[in-house]
Amino acid sequence: GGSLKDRLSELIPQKQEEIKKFRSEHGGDVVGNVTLDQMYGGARGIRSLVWEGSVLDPSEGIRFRGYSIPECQKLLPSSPNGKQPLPESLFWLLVTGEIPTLSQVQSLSAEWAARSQLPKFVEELIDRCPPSLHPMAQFSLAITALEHDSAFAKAYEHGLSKHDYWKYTYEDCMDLIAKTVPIAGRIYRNIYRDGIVAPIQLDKDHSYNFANVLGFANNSEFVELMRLYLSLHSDHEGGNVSAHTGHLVGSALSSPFLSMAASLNGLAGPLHGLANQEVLSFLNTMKEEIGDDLSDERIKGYLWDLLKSGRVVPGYGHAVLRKTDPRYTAQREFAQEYLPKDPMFQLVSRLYEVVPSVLTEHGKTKNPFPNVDSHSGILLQYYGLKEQNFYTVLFGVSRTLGVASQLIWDRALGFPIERPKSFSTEALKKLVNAK
Ligand code: NMX
Ligand code: MLT
Repeated sequence: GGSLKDRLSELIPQKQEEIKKFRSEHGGDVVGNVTLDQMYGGARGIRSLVWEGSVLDPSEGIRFRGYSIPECQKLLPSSPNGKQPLPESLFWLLVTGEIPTLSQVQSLSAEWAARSQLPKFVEELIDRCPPSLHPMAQFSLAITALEHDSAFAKAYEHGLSKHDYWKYTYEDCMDLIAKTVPIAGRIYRNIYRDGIVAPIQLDKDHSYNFANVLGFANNSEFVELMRLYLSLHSDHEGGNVSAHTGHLVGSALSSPFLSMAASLNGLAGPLHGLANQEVLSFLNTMKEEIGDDLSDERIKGYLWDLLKSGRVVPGYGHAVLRKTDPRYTAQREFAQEYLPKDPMFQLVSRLYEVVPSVLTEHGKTKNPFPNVDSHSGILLQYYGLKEQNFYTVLFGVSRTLGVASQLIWDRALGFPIERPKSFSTEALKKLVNAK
């Protein structure tokens, strides 16, 4: 058969063999060392994780299984009536390292649509959340509740062989991805609209269904935007908070549902995924304050006030990147094509001209250039998805693809429970003095 699971069954023994050989030849090689500053400094740059789906280069940005974003846009199958890659195709690539055929991609669309049914109690759980509970908290709550039907947890309880971990993890991951769509739709429709969620259409792709549950599928440009959005935000190597958290929690053999819920809780922080919400608030406040005067002086004045008040410019800076995020560039190109005259796009473009010089002069941030979150909000605004508190949920629906693909490999490769060594400051002082 040609299913993703069949292909994985072929690839897994090959990869296991490859890694076994690699480790037997190089297991003792030193790949880095650790300084005290790195320990106190958020583990920045410490080489300590294996992540198969993507690798981040500080200047060039992300490559998914070796392919840059423009290469993915060119090579990955798109919808017959669109040109952005289908996120299904990106998932196939993340999992297998191979560019899928359109029919393989369509089989994933059909499978995700077919798996999208939510347990009644999960729907009720979402419905009972007060609209004042942040959408990300509702999202993670609902994903946690999917644990109820975890194939992995059930099989484990009945005694599961290590060799079969990945198969049940795979099943849970496919259910997880499928169910993010109606969950996100329900949260959105409950908080901001009439509470009525369009049913999943079994013959449509993931992004169409996502646009549809939100209530925007009548606009084909928005559906294309979702295809781009869900592809771009999926994976950013293993060390970012959401990816690392999913991987860490999964290493305890918590199911993909519990792992992804934890991942989402990390994504919901303002220095991580919540920055896309923060950017919108920042843009709106700035517009209120400076009005139509988009001169360098006026914008700079506003930025300096913000920096002097001890706050960050959201959407700028990055822990690894040292150049403009190619995910920003891909969204900018989308805007140039579909909404070149939009005033909010023009504001974002103006900031791109001014912020890097201000942050450079400020002299703190190691990267004065924009990241992915700096651009996404204004695209959504343009199409009428104006409720910025919801934006990180879109990020989470996408990030599920990256976290899930690695969880499958984590279990296929038999990765152990993660447990780095920590020290107290007192113990570190002894360690350093003993040298
Ligand atoms: N505005 C103002 N100051 C900044 C910014 C910024 N955009 N970025 C970094 N700095 C400061 C940072 O707070 C730190 O200050 P201090 O020494 O007082 O602690 C200093 O510059 C050095 O930080 P870096 O080493 O450049 O950045 P780090 O790796 O620690 O953090 C971010 C990376 C992304 C958390 C940081 O750049 C930031 O807070 N950016 C704004 C929030 C944001 O856009 N986050 C989204 C990232 C992408 N995502 O989706 O996750
Ligand atoms: C991400 O996509 O996870 C963010 O850019 C943060 C990161 O990579 O550190």
